[in-house]
Amino acid sequence: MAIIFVVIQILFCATLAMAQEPSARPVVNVFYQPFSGCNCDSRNMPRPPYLPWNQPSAKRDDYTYMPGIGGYKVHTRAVSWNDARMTCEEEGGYLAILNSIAEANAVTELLKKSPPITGALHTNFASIGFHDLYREGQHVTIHGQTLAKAGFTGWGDGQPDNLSGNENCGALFQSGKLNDVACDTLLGFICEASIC
Ligand SMILES: [Ca+2]
Ligand SMILES: [Ca+2]
Repeated sequence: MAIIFVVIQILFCATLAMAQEPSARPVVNVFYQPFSGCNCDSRNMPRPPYLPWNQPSAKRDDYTYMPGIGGYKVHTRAVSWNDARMTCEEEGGYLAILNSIAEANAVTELLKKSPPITGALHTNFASIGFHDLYREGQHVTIHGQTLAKAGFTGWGDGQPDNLSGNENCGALFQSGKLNDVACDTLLGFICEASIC
């Protein structure tokens, strides 16, 4: 009986010790990024504090900034949609989200003026930040809003067509209209940087 009591005590103490280890902290802390300073997106809208969006950063020489609209960079080396998304994140921005007709027009003009896109299967459109990867036909931005809520739903003629049942990522035609494309299609892409 005494042995059983000692074993129970040891197990109890070991459990307490493990609970105090850093590794026992909730995993969710890994994903939480507190914000400081400027806390808005390109339309000065408050951000939910639980989303790991990137902070607005200092202006970059390689981005074009348009007052009241945003800062953008057209990448002319073609990559897949997900590689484009990660590249934008790595440089402190995000794959562009169009929140108005004015923004769509401004980004389209930038796309038209950009140097030729290299290695792209198509050069008349570039990847931007929306998809219907969660549910076919339900297109949302990479920040989770429907296109209607985000503020721009100007699809190209006959789009979205989900061609071959395989077009789940978003792109912008040089005409200023939206297209759905296969996510592994190599395309140029447009990053956006938050400004306040
Ligand atoms: Ca689709
Ligand atoms: Ca399409």
